[in-house]
Amino acid sequence: MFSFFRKKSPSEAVSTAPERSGWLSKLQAGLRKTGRNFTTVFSGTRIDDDLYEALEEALLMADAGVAATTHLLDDLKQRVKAHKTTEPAAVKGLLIEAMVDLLQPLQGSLRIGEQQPTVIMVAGVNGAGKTTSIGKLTRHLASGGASVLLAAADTFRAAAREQLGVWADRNTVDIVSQDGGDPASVSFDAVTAGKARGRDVVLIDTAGRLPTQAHLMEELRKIKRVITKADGSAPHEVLLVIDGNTGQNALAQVKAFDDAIGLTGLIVTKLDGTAKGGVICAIARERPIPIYFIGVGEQVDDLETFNALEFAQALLN
Ligand SMILES: Nc1nc2c(ncn2[C@@H]2O[C@H](COP(=O)(O)OP(=O)(O)OP(=O)(O)O)[C@@H](O)[C@H]2O)c(=O)[nH]1
Ligand SMILES: [Mg+2]
Repeated sequence: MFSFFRKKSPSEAVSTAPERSGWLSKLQAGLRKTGRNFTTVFSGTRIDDDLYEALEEALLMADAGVAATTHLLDDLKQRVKAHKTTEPAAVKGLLIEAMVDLLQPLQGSLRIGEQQPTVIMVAGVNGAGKTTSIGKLTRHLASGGASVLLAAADTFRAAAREQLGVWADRNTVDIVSQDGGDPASVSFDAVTAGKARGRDVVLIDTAGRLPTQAHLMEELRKIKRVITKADGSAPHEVLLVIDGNTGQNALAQVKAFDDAIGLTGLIVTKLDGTAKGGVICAIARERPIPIYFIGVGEQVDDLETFNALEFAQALLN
């Protein structure tokens, strides 16, 4: 079975360490504003109602939502009691622990290699970062030794096909597209071609759409059905790409797309920007679908696996 870094030798794995810290610093820079709010909360001298109120406000401001905020506060109070903590600064460490426990179930990884091809369908609202994430993912998969075929099932705009084509060239992989074709038939062709050519992975890019656009959500369901016609076990992964900047709306997107097409994983993009980050806690509490990757930039290497501890530290420090 392929995993992300399967073909790397131990020495190569060591050499990726600086890359990983580079990625963390981008994540930290993106989440810095949120981190400053938390630093203020813990700068007082006493653990009292004021501290918990300020913390509640900071969590809500960070887009954690009411359910996750309530959960984290309750959990934190128990930890403070159990540890007999009296220093506000130490409470922060306990909050990190509580957040890690909340986020841990979201750590999951894409499973490649159990089926050939592994068919991955990618959906999301307009501009969330689907095509860019597919480009980055192609690079990661290819560098792990997997052969990839791309499907340009965003037939809505000619430019979308070209954009995916640029990523295909950059990664020297094949792309299946049609002039003015319909997205379901492009997907069918791509899965069929992936089988015939013995590819490890078929990645299907779809057009952006809002969950409120009923006909477009129906189109997405149709794409999924037609993929299953081409391969009875496919799609093996149904990914939603969400823009980390969209705050609480990201949770609404997760729920709506999951209800429509049954998601297996998430990619959260643009965490290098002005994202507040807390919505990931809301997702963990209200619709815990694993986050396979996070995007921290526009370059091909700006995609990383999600780690609960790293994320909680980046958010709160
Ligand atoms: N800073 C930053 N920008 C990103 C990231 N991911 C994507 N982008 C940018 O976001 C913009 C939209 O990305 P696309 O990949 O075209 O988004 P899409 O979801 O395919 O868009 P549509 O197909 O039009 O719905 C582009 O300018 C990307 O470079 C990220 O992780 N960080
Ligand atoms: Mg796109």
